[in-house]
Amino acid sequence: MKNPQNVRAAKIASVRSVSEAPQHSWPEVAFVGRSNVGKSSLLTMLTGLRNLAPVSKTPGRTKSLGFYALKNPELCLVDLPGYGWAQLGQDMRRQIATMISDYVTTRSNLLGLILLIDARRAELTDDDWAMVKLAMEAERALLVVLTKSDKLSKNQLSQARMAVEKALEIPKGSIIPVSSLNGTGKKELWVQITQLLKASKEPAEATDEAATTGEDSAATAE
Ligand SMILES: Nc1nc2c(ncn2[C@@H]2O[C@H](COP(=O)(O)OP(=O)(O)OP(=O)(O)O)[C@@H](O)[C@H]2O)c(=O)[nH]1
Ligand SMILES: [Mg+2]
Repeated sequence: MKNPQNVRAAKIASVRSVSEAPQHSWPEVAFVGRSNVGKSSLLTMLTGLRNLAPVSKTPGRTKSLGFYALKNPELCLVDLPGYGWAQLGQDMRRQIATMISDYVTTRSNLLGLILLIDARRAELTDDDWAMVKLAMEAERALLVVLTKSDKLSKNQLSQARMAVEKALEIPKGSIIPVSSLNGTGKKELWVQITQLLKASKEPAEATDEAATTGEDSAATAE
């Protein structure tokens, strides 16, 4: 792994299988969801950097596991390939499904997953439900966000939020609307990621830790 002490946010690896993933003890938070839902964009938006994780208008842009180290908080964000894009071809889709499932089930320092749902669809596809099941079976924490919230009115967004919360049977207000275009949800998502980080530490350590919104996490890239 590239020396994390000198890194505020930088890509440290891009691999096609979990066995090639960087060996380190930093906690990881990974982005999962359909192809084109906005995973790479959201990861980049959270770091405050431009063009960190490659983004494309065409689905199927990310085909490997991308590891991005942040210094404050000490954390690795992981950009996973998307699922559900039929035109990728059967072999590649199978390879991607294996990559995701191996990563979610075996990665020991994986702290939690961020599941992205397009706010305009406001429903989970079969692949999304399979992802939720996989996360539950692997006992992974799951945060859910509604992406591309800039495309909806306030009213539409609130309906979308309620619909997904109802489908997932999770408390009202637990889903965070985000927009990588205008930064909506950045602070709220960082609060939840920080809570995950705290919960993973020893209680004594957790109380000493100052809360962070992640604003300082990535002012510059190496
Ligand atoms: N309007 C709007 N467009 C967005 C937002 N987030 C992503 N996009 C656009 O959606 C497209 C896909 O974004 P990506 O971040 O590449 O999506 P992805 O989930 O990483 O896609 P794969 O790597 O193919 O799985 C790009 O054209 C982005 O510019 C958002 O918040 N608002
Ligand atoms: Mg991507």
